[in-house]
Amino acid sequence: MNDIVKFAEIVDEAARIAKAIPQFTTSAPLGVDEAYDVQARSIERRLARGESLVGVKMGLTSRAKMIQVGVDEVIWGRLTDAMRLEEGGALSKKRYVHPRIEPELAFLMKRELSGDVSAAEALSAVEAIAPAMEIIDSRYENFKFALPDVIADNSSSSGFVVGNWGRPDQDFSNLGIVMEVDGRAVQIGSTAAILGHPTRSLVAAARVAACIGGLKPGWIVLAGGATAAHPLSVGQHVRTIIQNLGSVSISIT
Ligand code: 0L1
Ligand code: MG
Repeated sequence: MNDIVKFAEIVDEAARIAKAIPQFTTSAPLGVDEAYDVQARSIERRLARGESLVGVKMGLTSRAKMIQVGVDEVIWGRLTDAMRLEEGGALSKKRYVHPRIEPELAFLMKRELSGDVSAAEALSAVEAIAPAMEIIDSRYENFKFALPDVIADNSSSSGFVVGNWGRPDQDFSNLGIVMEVDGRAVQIGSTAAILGHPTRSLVAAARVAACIGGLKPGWIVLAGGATAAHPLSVGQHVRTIIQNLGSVSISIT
C-alpha cells in the first residue's frame, strides 16, 4: 500500500474513533502536495460512508492563528454535512480528541466560483454571510504537527456551527468579534484580522477549490479564525457575537 493511501486510512480512522496518533512527518517524508492528496483520500472515505461535501474551510488566515500553531501559510480543508452542529445545540466532547473552538465568518454561496477571481466577482457569488464557529481537533498527539501533517488531517477541521444568515451587501471588513465561554469573553478580535478582509479568504477559497471543481451553490465557506482557538471542556456554553451580524452558540456536553 502506498503511503498516501495508508496515511489517509490512519487519519480517517483517528478522526472516526477520536484517537490521537503520532504526527506523520516525524517518521516519514510527506510534502504539502502529497498531504492534500491524503486529505482528499481521507475525505473520500467519509463520502463512501454516506457523508456529503458541503463546503470548505480556510485556515491560518490570521496572525493569531499562525502564531498559536507555529505555521505561517494559509491552508484549507473540506466540510461535510456530518461536521455541522446545530446552532444553540450540543457538542459531545467524547467524539473529539482535544477539541478547540474559534470564531469564524461564514459565506453561503449562491453561484459557482472557481479559479482566479477578483474580490467583486467573489462577493457577487455570495448569497449570505453569518457568524460561525469552527471546532478544531487535531488528530495528532499533543496538538503538535508540521504543515503537511495538519493539511493531511483536513486542516484540523472537525465541526462547525453557523448562526443566522444575513445580507452580504453590508460592510463586514472590520466588525468586532467577541467569543464568550459561560458569559466571559475569552477571545476578542475583528473580521479585519482575516487576511485584512474576509473577502480575501473567499478569493483564496475559489482558487484552492478549483482542483475539486470550484465552490458550488449552497456550499459554505468558513473564512478562517480571527483569533486564537479556545480549548473546550464539558459544561461550557460558548457564544460568539459578531457586530451587526448576530451571534452563534453551542453547549459542550
Ligand atoms: O485556522 C484554522 O482553522 C487552522 C486549523 C489548523 C491549525 C489548528 O489546528 O489550529
Ligand atoms: Mg478555522
